[in-house]
Amino acid sequence: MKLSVPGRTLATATLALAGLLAAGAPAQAAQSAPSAAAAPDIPVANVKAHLDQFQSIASANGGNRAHGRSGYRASLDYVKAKLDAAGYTTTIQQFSYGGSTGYNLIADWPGGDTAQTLMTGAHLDSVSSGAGINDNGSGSAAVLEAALAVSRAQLQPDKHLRFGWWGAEELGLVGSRYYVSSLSSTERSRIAGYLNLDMVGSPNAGYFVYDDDTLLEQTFKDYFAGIGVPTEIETEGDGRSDHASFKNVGIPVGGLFTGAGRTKTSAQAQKWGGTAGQSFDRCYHSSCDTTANINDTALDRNSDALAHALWTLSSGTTVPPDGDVYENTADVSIPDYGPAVTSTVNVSGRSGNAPSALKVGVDIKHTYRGDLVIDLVAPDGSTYRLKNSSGGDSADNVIATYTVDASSEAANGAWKLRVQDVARWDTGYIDSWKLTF
Ligand code: DTR
Ligand code: CA
Ligand code: ZN
Ligand code: ZN
Repeated sequence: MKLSVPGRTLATATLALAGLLAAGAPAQAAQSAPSAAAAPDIPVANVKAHLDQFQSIASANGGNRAHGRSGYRASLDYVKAKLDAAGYTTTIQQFSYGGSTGYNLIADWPGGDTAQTLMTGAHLDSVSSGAGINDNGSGSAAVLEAALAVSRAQLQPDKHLRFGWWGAEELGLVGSRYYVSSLSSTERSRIAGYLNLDMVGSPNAGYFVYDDDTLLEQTFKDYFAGIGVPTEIETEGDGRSDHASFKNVGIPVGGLFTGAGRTKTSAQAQKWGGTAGQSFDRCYHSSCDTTANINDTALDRNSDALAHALWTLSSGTTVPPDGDVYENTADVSIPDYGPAVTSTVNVSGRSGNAPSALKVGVDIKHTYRGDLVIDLVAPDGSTYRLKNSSGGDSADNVIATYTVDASSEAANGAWKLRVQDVARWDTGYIDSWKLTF
C-alpha cells in the first residue's frame, strides 16, 4: 500500500479529465468546460478532398485500401505528407499480422503537457472488398482535417494533442491494440482521453455518441445540442472499434458514429431525416462504399463536433484535483464461484470523516465481469455496493472509478475492497485499487 500524491494514475487521469473541464471554472459549474476559444468550422470540402484522394488511391491499387495491400500504405503516406507539411511530428509504427506488414501513423502536435495527452484516432484501413470511403475514410479524413485545423490555428493547448491512424482494424482492432500494448503503464496513464471516429458519413445517417466516458460523451452531445441535432447513445459499439483498445486498459474514451448495417427506425427517421427501414449504410463493407456513399451533412457535422471537442478538452490546467491517494497494488486472486476476497488500504493521519465524494479507483482483471459483485467496506464495517453482478455483461475487466458518499465514515482505518465471483467458469484477480480523498 502506498500513499501517492496525485500523479498520473489512471484514476487521477480520469479525475484530471474531470479536473480539466472543472478546473478554472467556478465550483458550482464543476461540469462546465473552462472558457476555451471557440473551435473553427471545419470546411467539409476539405474533408471530401481527402476522401477523393482515398478513392483515387483505392482505384489505383486494386480497388481497396486493406491491410497488407498497397492501397493501405499509399493512404498512410498521403496522410503523413499532409501532417508533415503542417508541422506535426509523425511516426510510422510497423507491425505484422496475417503474414503481412501493417502500419500505424502517429502524429504529435508540438507543445502542451505530455503528461495529459488528449488522443484522437481513426482506422485508415478498408475491407478488401472496396475503397472503404465511409468505413473508414470518413473518420480518417475528419481526424486529418481537424489536425490540419489545429495547425492552421497554430493552437497552443494546455494539453498535448496526439493523433493516430490505425492499421488492420477490420481484422480485429489489430493496429490500435498493437499501439496500446506498446505503451508502458506510465505512458498509458499520460493519455487523459481517446476520441474515436469510425464511420461518420453514413448515407442514411444517424447521430450516435459513444456512452463510455461521461465527460467526453457530454462534450460531443453539447455540440450537437448546440446545432439542434438530437443524438443517441451508441449501443452497438462496445468492442466494435479502436476505442476498445484504449478502454480495455482504462483510458477514458469517447467517439462518434453515423451507423453501419443496422436499420434506421421510423422514430429515428422522424428526428434525423433519411429513410426508415433502410440501413444507415447500405454499402457497409461492400464495393459500393465509394465517394458516392457519403452524406455531406453528416460528415460536416461530425467533423465540426470533433473540432469542438478538441478545442474544449485540450484547454484547462494540468493540475489534477487536490487529493491524496491511498493504494494497494498487490494482486489478489478471486476464486471462481467462491467466497469473497478482500484487499485492504490503511488510511491514517487524516482528520475527521471521509468526503462525500470519495473516489474508489478499481482495476480488476477478470473475464466475463458480469460474474462480479464489488463492495467498498469502511473501517467500521459499513458496506457500500459499487457493482452488482450482471448476467448480460460479458465484457472483460472492471477498470473504473466509483464515487461514494462516505461522509458518515471516519477517514482513518482499514478500508477494504471486497470482491466475489458469483457465477461459474470465469476467473481473475484484483490488480490494484485506490482511494482518493
Ligand atoms: N466495426 C466497425 C463498424 C462499426 C460497427 N458498429 C460500430 C460502433 C461504433 C463504431 C464502429 C462500428 C468497422 O467495421 O470498422
Ligand atoms: Ca463544417
Ligand atoms: Zn470502421
Ligand atoms: Zn468496417
